[in-house]
Amino acid sequence: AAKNIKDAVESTAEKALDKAAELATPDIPGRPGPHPVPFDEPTEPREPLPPKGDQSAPDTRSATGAPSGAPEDVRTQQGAFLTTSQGARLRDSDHSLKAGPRGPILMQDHHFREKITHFDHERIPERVVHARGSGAHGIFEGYGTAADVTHAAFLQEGVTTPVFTRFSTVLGSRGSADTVRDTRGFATKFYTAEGTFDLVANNIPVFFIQDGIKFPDVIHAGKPHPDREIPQAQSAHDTFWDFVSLHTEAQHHTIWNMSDRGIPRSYRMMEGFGVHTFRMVNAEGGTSLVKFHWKPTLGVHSLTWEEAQFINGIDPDFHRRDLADAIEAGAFPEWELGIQVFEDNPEQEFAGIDLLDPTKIVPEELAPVQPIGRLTLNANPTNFFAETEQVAFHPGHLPPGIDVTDDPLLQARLFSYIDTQITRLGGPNFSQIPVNRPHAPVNDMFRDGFHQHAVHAGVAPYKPNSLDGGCPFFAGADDRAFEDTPVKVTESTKLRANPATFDDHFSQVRLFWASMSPVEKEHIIRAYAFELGKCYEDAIKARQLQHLANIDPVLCQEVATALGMPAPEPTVELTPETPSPALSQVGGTWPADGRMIGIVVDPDGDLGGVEALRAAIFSAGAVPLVVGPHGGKIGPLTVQRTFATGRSVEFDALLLAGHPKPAPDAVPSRDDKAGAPAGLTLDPRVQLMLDEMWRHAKVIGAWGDGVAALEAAGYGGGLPGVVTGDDAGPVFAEVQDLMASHRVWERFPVTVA
Ligand code: HDE
Repeated sequence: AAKNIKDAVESTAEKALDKAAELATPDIPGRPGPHPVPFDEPTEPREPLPPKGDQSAPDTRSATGAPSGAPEDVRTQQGAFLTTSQGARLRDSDHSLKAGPRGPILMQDHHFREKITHFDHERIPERVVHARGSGAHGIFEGYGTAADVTHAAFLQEGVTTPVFTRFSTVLGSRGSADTVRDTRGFATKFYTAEGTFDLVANNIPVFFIQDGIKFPDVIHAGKPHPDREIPQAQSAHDTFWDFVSLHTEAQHHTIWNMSDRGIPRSYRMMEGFGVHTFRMVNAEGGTSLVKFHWKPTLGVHSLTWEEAQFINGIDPDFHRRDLADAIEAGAFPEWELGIQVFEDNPEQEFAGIDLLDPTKIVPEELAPVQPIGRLTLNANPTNFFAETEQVAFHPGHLPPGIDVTDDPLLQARLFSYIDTQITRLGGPNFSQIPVNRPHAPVNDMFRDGFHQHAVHAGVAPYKPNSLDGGCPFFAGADDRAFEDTPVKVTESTKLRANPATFDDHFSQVRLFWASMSPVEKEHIIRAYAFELGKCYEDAIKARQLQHLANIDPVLCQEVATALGMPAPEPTVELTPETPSPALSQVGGTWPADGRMIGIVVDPDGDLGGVEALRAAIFSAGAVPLVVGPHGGKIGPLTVQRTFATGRSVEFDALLLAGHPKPAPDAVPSRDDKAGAPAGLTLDPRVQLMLDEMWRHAKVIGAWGDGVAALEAAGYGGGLPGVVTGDDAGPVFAEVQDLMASHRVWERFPVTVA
């Protein structure tokens, strides 16, 4: 038997060599040609597929100002021949060099070693926080309305600045799911003509801690347990609640996380907040204190907790996909940048609120947000790793006209970002990575180091020098230099302590609770009940219940009941707080563009009506998705989701198509239809979609005889958010109106007032 195998192997090898010799290219005589390829791969080099429309990223420039090359140039699949990293053309990259067909791999196989070595080092450390993210390029246009408070050039009227924005979750690893309950990062790099400005913001306006020295504590508590490394990307576990219940300044951020703000519907529908108070300086040198706000054009919307949990399994890339798809479809996400402006008084205080305390907001009703510019994200990254993964933000990247304050959290951040990036990006030269390159000319005297790409000319990288003609010079007062604002530092004693004004940890938690609508309060109760219900230690739950008692007795009682524990009495006086209506997501209306509308169709459905409906949905800026019993085509329609691949959580509204009106003498159709005629049952998966849409308070509807099918499913016209009619057109018009309020709020069960 062994001999037979040996013969077979030898004869196969011989055949392969014969074949290789037969294919040998005439220009290099005697060398074997490529192995015959059994698959249908192109045999002649040809141009790769062109990039998708509107996907080119804005050009970035090197530190020396030279163009880094358009994205085409960096697409290595561009050229005809595969090469080594040194540019030698390769004949084979599928077989290692061996001592005979069954022999060991030879040490001399340089290409094998370079290929595997490079692969072995493809991963870099993920961000210690905000590891899971997704980004886009865009443009920012200043309105000029901030001219009185800042001389920053990019905020002047009509000035446009290229930007890169990265959204993220905080706790999860790079591969974790998008729709977890967590704070979201919202970091924007403005490549201004006066140097890069990074607005490294979150979607929650307050933070867990008042002093950055505690950042490792709160993050260690929120990350998975160190022994078993579970749970991933969750705050619903003992260590998180242990920390926040022992650390009352975290209660304000925590209630935001437990509210619907912790589970955004889309990155496109999130507010952003600079959290800290910054300082702005105008042309006369006058200073103001400001807080930054991003306001999304599409409004602030959230998922329901059940939707979020389903999506984590069904489409863990939900937010990433949503952002990229919207941009590719031309539904460019937009935000207005706004500022709240405060007098720069010695106390750094406004209406009794300490502006240096990052656990406090200033209600918009007291200090309106003034719009100062518009952000439009209009291009997806060309390469995720190169751009989204390698982008490095820093709250200290500031242009002239914007400065920091002494907020102790901000001060700590000023140290942390560059420090972590030196490890993550492998050395101090990461500002030369294309996505991080400033668009303003760079002329620093930083030299050498890992991954140095610049070839610096000159002999005198020091100041003062005469050998390089004294260059570069310092910018004078008229040369738009960045100047640190000469703020008076309080005369005080060195100590490890907070100001007494930082001691109030509850009044704004009560303010937030008081600002919520009954539905939102209900969601908050359920979120606490879920999260604390996942904790094992009764002592932790009891401690957190005591804090809830100090926020609101109903909140405390409801959560205590859900936990099966006694509700404690408050230990402080519950002073009533004035609500801030701006904090609630319920009650307004917003454009419905970019929303997803599922249309359930079966093979003999009203295809003409569906086509007209699709056109109407597109022209409203929304996205129709045809849902059918099988893939492929239904008549002229391409099925985008089947009953097996589609799930309700993808849709903001779901419509059942009717059937063409039957001829008077027509025989009844079969009973396995999706939008089945009167009296016939729906496919159970369509029934499930409808039930979920109902539970999640989203619009459902039908036209023609689809109405009877909808009624048979339990959803007759007349119920809130159920739209029915004879024809698709009027049904859609009503659906559009309802979607403007985001959800059919009255469908949610509410037990609290
Ligand atoms: Fe961050 N934060 N942070 N943070 N942060 C990082 O920097 C840190 C804080 C925020 O998409 C890290 O490059 C400290 C507040 C965003 O690349 C790190 C403290 C706010 C991102 C870091 C805070 C943020 C980060 C990890 C307490 C909202 C993602 C990777 C003093 C205003 C940026 C990195 C991106 C990332 C430190 C608190 C926003 C470790 C020490 C408050 C959006 O340097």
